[in-house]
Amino acid sequence: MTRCIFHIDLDAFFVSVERTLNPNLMKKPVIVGGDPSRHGVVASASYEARPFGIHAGMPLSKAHHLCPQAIFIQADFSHYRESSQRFMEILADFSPHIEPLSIDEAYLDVSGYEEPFGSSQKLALVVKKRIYEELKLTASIGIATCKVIAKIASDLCKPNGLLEVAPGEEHLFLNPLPLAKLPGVGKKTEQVLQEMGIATIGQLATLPLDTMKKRFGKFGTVIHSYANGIDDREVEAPGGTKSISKQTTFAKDNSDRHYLEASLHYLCDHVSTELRYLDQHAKCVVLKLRYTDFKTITRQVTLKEATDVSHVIFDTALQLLRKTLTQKEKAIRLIGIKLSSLSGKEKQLYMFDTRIEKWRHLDKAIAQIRRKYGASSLRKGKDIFI
Ligand code: TTP
Ligand code: MG
Repeated sequence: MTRCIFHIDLDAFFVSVERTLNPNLMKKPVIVGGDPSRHGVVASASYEARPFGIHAGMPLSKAHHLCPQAIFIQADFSHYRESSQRFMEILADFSPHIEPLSIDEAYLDVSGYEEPFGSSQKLALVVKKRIYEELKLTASIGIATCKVIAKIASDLCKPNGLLEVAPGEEHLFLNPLPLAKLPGVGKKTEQVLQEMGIATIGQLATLPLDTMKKRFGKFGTVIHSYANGIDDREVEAPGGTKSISKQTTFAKDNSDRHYLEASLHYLCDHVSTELRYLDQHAKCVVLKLRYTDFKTITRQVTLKEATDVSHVIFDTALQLLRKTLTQKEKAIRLIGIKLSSLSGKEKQLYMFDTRIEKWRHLDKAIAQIRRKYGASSLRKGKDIFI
C-alpha cells in the first residue's frame, strides 16, 4: 500500500503564539528571544523580520543591528507548551499514527484516513482549518509517501502552505533541490559534497552508493537513500518499542531461494533475540522485499497467539516468503523482517504445547552459549548458507 504521510509544522511558532495574546504584533517584524541589549539568541522570527536576514540562533544583538525597528519579546514557555499540546491533540483526531518531532511539528501517517475527505489535500486543508480555528495559528503541511519528502515539502511551502509530492513524482521533486534542503545534510557535509562536485540532491542520488559509504560511513548510506526518495521509516510515537526490525541489502541482487531463506533465518534469529531481551512478545510478523527495480512490498501475518519463540517467528516468516515467491521472480535486493504488535509477557496458552516449550528451552540454551562465547559462537543450520 502506498503510504500517505503529513509533515506539519507551525509557522513562526513562538511569534505566532505571542500574536494571539497581543494582536498589535500583527504584520510587524517581531523577534522572540529576549532583550537585544543582553546576551541571547533569536528563538523565533516573524516572516516580516526574515527579509532582514534574521533567523533562529542568531545573536539578538546582531538581529537588532539588522532590524532596529523589530519588536523584541521575552519567551514565555507556558503559553507555547499549552498551544503545542492542543496542536498535537488536534492532529491525533485525524489519525492514531502521530509522531511529535518538536514543540511545533509532527508527522502524521494518514494512510487510509484520507478517503472520507476525498483526497489527502482536502484532509490537509481540514487539518489546517481546525488548527487555525482553535488556536489562531497557521501551519504548513507537506504530503508525501515517506517522511523525508514530506518534511522537505512542508519546509518549501512555508508559511501557511500545503504541498503534495504525488506518488511517483519523488525524483522530479527532489532532483533540482540544493543539498542543504535534505534533512541531515549540515554545513560540513554540504561542504565535503560540494568539494566532490555535488550541488543538488539529484547529483547526490546518482553518486555510487560505495562512494558515499566510504566517505561518510553508515550516514552516507542513509542520505544516499533519502536523495533517491527512499525512506522506509515509520511514523511511530516516541517511547516504548513499537516494533523490532532488521533488514539486509545484498551486495548483489539475488534470486537464489536457499540464500534468501538463510538470510531470512539470520534476520529472524536476530529480531527474536532482541524481542526476548526486551521481555516482549510479538503478534505480527512482517516480511519486506525490495526488488532489483526498487519496487518494495510488505506481507504480514497476525499470529493467533503472541510469541517470542525464534522457531515460530522464522516458520511464519518463511511461509510468507515462500507464498510471495511463488511466481517467476525478479531478483531481490533487500530482505527485511519486522515484529510488531508487541506486548509484555502474559501467561501463554502454548505453555502447554510441549514442542513450543522445547523450542523455548533451545532459545535459552543458545542465549547462554552466546553470552559466554560471543554472538558468533553458535550459528543455526540455515545460517551456513550466508
Ligand atoms: P521552528 O519550527 O524551527 O521555527 P518557527 O516555528 O519559529 O518558524 P518556521 O515558520 O520556520 O517553522 O521552531 C519552532 C519553535 O522552536 C520556534 O518558534 C522557537 C523554538 N526554537 C528555538 O527556541 N530555537 C531555535 O534555534 C529554533 C530553530 C527554534
Ligand atoms: Mg515552525
